[in-house]
Amino acid sequence: MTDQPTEQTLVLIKPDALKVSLTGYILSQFSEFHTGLRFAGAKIVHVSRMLAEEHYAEHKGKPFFHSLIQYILGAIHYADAPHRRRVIAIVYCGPDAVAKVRNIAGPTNPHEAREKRPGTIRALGTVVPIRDEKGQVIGERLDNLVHASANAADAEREIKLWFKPNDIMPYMRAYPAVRCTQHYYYKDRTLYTSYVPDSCCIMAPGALVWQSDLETLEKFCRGEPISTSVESVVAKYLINEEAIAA
Ligand code: 3AN
Repeated sequence: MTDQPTEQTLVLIKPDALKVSLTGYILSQFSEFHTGLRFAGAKIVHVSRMLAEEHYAEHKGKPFFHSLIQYILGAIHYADAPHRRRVIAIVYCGPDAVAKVRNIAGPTNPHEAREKRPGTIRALGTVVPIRDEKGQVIGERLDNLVHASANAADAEREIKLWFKPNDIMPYMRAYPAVRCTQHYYYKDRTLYTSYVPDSCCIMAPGALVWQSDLETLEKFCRGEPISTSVESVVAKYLINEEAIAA
């Protein structure tokens, strides 16, 4: 008997939600009882800057980007407690997973959520002014408790960014995975195909990897153009690695 994967979506329970102990409430809102969706994968992640910047790559250059990165790193809500900085990353699976989760999460802006969709998770969030060095307000940060993939394409990109194939049970893997045939190592923003001291082995022969990730690295090593960054492949292999977490 197999549970064939249908649609999948990524949820992040962000540092503000953890700080005020909303985890149980959020998990309950997304539970199979309410949504018909099932867990395909889950992990506790000490978010690296690399992972944060890849996750929010589309917002790079916007006035709120720096503050958004600080927020997802946990640096805002756990300023004096780096060891508590974490998010919970969850893959949910089932019919209309993206829309169901977005519906329960509510509008991006907590003010809008409170006005238009009270009862949604983000209606419990806050909006915080962002100031420059002179104290002038230059924008706002939306501390909206949860991330939820916006559409199926974003879900695929985000799930592959946060999860390795083996983080998801075989019957619930939605995207093609293949065996790697060579070594890849990473150190100081450089990729190597043989070991260099203090590098981290991200892929080894026989390891199961996302097919699209392997294609990206193979192209990159051949000097061909790639449509994404090497870091979008590497970041998940450095999750909870001490050197990066520091
Ligand atoms: P959503 O999280 O609802 O998919 P996105 O993907 O547009 O929304 O934005 C990702 C995150 O970036 C949001 N959760 C929010 O924290 C932040 N963000 C987006 N737009 C703004 C904005 N105009 N001002 C401040 N922060 C924003």
